Amino acid sequence: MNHLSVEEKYMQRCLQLAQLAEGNTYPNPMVGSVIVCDGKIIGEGYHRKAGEPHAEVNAVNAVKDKSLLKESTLYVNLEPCAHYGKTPPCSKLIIDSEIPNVVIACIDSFSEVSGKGVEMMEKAGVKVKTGVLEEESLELNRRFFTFHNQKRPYIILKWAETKDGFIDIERNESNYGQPTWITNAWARRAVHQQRTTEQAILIGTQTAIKDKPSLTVRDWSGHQPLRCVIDKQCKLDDSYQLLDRQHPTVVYNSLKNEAATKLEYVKIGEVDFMTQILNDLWQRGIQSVIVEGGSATLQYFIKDDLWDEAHRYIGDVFFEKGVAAPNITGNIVRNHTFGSSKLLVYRNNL
Ligand code: AOF
Ligand code: ZN
Repeated sequence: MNHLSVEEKYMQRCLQLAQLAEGNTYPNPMVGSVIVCDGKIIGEGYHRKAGEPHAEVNAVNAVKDKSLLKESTLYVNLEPCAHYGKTPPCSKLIIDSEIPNVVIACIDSFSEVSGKGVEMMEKAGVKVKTGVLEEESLELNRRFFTFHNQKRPYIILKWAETKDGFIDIERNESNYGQPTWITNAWARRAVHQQRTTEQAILIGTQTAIKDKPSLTVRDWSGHQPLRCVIDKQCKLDDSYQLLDRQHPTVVYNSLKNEAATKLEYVKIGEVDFMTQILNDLWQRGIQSVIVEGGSATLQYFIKDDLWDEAHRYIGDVFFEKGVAAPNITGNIVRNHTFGSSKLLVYRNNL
């Protein structure tokens, strides 16, 4: 982004401001706004937290001389809202403040707003331009947009593989639950950090049985994602740490459908069960899910092309035989090194 236009520069500032609230705005998107008069920023603000004022409100409030608003342009990376939600509509604030020009990066895909903000402002005579740094803005709030546009959470596949391409040793009951480390502690900490940024974490039955994971956030402080496990045949019982009721957990099951404290069995059928799970997560308002294996579960998502991002960790060990790592094709967008371990981040359809 070397040759930015003036409009793009202000929009880039909106994106910078928006990101100050990274991780704090759920279920709302990250939004920043700047108000420009005569080539100078006279006010800026961002949405800090759901329930608190929207970016535009904070930007308008930051302007000392309100009479300048009549000659200003407001920049914002999301269409100003048109609905009475937890806060009154930003489009109305813009109209009432007599701000004559508005520049937007992208239209809000939340059905209560979508297009209505622009319509409301244009009807009132505000000049509105959309599409400035649209791609960057869609990228920033990709979880929010995927959730509202596709009616499913943003899906991140994650696994760790050896240098020779195995995600696990062949297991038998004698070594169930025994960890076989592939990546180093540094990379594992990155996994825990990633967990705090997503709303749910899903694994399949075999992984639950063979790895006995707790799916909690350790080594990092932050939010605990909803733990989800596919257990169609009711193979898991209370002895599994995953079902310890310490954190909310959903078990996708074809036999049971009941809820207990922090533990819920959600009935799914055999046919198209992935779609049923994703739909259940969507109905819970879950905007992103990490699928942490195992091989069969990851393959289901890959086969149906139901993924947005894949995090492929590669450790510095060889297994020579075992469970083969999944194969994906996508664009590598990031590449991290954690000492002897590596992380490649892939994006689908990008
Ligand atoms: C804006 N500016 O800074 C944000 C917006 O419950 P509410 O009232 O906070 O509304 C939440 C919805 O408003 C959210 O789903 C999204 O569509 C929009 N977020 N809109 O004009 C902002 N954060
Ligand atoms: Zn708003």
